Amino acid sequence: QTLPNSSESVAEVRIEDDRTGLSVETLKRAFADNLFYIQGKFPGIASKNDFYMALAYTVRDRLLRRWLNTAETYTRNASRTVAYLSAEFLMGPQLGNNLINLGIYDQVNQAMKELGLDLRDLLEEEEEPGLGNGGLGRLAACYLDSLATLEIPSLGYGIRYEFGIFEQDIKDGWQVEITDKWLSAGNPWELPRPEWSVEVKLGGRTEMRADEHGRFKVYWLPEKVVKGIPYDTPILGYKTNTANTLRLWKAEAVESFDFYAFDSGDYLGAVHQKTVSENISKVLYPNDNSAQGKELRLAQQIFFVSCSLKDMMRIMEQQKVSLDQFHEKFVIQLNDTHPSVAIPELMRLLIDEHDIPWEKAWEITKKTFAYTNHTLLPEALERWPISLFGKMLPRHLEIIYEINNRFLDEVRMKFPDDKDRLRRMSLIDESGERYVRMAYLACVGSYSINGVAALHTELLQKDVLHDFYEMYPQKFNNKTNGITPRRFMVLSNPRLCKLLHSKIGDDWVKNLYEMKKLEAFVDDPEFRHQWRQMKQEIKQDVVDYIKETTGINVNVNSMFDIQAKRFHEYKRQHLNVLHIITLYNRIKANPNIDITPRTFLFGGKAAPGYYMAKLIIKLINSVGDIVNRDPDVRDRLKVVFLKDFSVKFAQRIYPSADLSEQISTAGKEASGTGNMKFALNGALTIGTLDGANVEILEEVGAENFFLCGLTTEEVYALKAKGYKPWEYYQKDPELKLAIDRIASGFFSHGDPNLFKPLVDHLLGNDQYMLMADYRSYIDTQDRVSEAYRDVDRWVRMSILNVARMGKFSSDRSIRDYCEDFWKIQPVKIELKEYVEATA
Ligand code: NBX
Repeated sequence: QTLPNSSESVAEVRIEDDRTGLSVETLKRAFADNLFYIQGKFPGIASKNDFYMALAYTVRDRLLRRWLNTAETYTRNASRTVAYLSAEFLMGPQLGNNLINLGIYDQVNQAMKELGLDLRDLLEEEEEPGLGNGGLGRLAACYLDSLATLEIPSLGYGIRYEFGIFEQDIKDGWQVEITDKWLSAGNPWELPRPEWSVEVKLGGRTEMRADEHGRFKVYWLPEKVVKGIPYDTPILGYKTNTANTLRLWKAEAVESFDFYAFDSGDYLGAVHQKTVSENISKVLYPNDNSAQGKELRLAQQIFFVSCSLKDMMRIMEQQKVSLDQFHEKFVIQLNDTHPSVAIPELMRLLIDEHDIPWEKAWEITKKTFAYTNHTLLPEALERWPISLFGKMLPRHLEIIYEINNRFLDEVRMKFPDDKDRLRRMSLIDESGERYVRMAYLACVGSYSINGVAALHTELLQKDVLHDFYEMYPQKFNNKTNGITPRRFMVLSNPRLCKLLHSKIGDDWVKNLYEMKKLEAFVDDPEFRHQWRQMKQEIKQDVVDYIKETTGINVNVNSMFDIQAKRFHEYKRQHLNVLHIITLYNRIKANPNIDITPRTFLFGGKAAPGYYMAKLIIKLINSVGDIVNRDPDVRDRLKVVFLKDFSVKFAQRIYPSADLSEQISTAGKEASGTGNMKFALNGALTIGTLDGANVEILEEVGAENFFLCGLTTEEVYALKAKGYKPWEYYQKDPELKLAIDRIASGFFSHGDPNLFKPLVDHLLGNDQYMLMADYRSYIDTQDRVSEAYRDVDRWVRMSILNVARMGKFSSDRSIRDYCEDFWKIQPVKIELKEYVEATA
């Protein structure tokens, strides 16, 4: 397959060398070579990490050829490019995904086997880059996979955090955070590019001065300058030659600070400056769906945004594209408002550093940016106090004021004599302490504004961004989220893939709508039997894993009922707990009651400063301690908290689910993407009409989805009329008993104080309306239990869920972005032997 015959040229012989060849023999030789020359080890003394590194480098070599060919083609064609700006990229482990996308998983598996190694062990060894919190960061990673697979020229730009999302441990039922030292064993996937470093200014003041032609100009005299160094990771598409780039910036001190130390003798002062600079890319802020308003966070934002914009300008210069064409060369997608300071930064670069007049610069800027909103929660909408913002970014604040003045003129023109509207829409919130409203800045500076699911976009237009919708209706559009079937099916669920392969082939990997073909087999008893068999095997693996890691015995025949996502009150993990307690109470009242055995699995992290979320984790573990040990339960219920949920872990757990919990308060979850990952792997969903659940229900059919809870309209109406959670508690004996058991200290060794804040909250104002949704949730869960007993019916529903997930591929999302407003075409990459041959 790969060895050339003697009549071929030298160049062709070289391409089948140990760095590019894909045969088992070549892979084995390359692996041994890398172990020796890169790790400096021989097999007898090599650690598992050495073997992992040797394999990673072997795979990286094969990526490089595609990567350089891609870069060369883009450079030669000066291709229009998407720049995806995101403070988070939750990439997950790279090795397995690259093997899948290169199409060499089986060969490498064989090669390792022949060397006496187990590929699965090596895959386990990888320390994942957890450079994100949850959905938003993982979405960015899925989009990079789809962009490369669809052969779209693109660059991901972000921050190379030294510490990603913290590692979670559980001590006495409480979450404990441990720093994530993901780089300590080295990262074989990245290449530093110090020659493309850039400098970023911070602080100081501005000054008007005449330039050399006597024209007055604004000069920014910064207090501090930091250096950004790019680290590049190749992003290979699935079975294409396209390998795009993820470029992450690391902050370092600029040289001059070191020199200063020698001049003045203030050695320690200079070293201190160095630490202050390096702090910028030190740690990921671990909050999801809440803004922190910290100075360092703003520094992170301007840091990576400014580095990225200057990098784009460098690329344009290299490709000889004029800066007037910025919006034609690049479309910049803003992943929420975290990078929205890019709008005044691009204005500043064009005006102050490239002498382009305001009007022209503003035209370019408005045609460059597109903004994705990911949340309606008020506490997550970023606003920066003017004092803090002006101190760090004095020039940007001036530019924002000018954008605002011109924008408010526009509003006045369109809506004359509407003072209140001007106050509401101003980019500066002046109701108390003054703030810059970043979402509004993003709306004014972008040509497109999108939500991430149909319902979410509708609510944006009706509610959070209503004034902006009235001002610019043509900017608004929906782009329902998606997930990559490569990572969340091909890589994570080989058993299901094998079964699919035998019936419908593999076309679905690149076109998920092809899954529809499965429907033809839904009434085939033999196929249904295989389906069930497969699920059992997957569950058995997880049973073994749980036994090994927690010591808990789980019944493989019980329903795996899983809620895996960040902990947040709006996601209502505690509603799930109320169901567990209700079932437990039914058993205590009648130990011989006939109930469907269930295993409740939870995974997810709470923001370290979010007390209520951490208390919910403690509650789950406390309820588990009682339920799992009570002899009356007779193993019919098990509660397991799986600590340190991560991408790696997610891949293990999604395939095992029977039931997926998607029970946020209607109107609160922008989209959700875990809901899609579970359903694609054959779980049924119990969920509210929220986010993308609405569209999942629409696709799979109401008869294959367990719907519960209030609708968004009902939530709003109930709030408006005066919501009284206490009344639901009083009227529903099962609810009352569940709450009373928590309140009495039954799950806390008799201590009624431990969970008091939680109980008080639920009976007091119950912001997320658990009391109102309890009865509907419990009744729906009872229907779930009944359905699970009818194996044939359950398997049928499971198959139909998988068959109807076509819409939720991130390939579909990315195609929509491309066609709708990115206006970018695929660029085919030809694999040449050596890039140098074409230079
Ligand atoms: O973005 C999530 C939403 O909650 C999900 O509904 C949605 O599916 C997903 C992708 O669109 N948002 C999210 O993950 N936000 C954050 O992680 C976040 C992080 C920092 C911050 C605000 C939000 N300051």
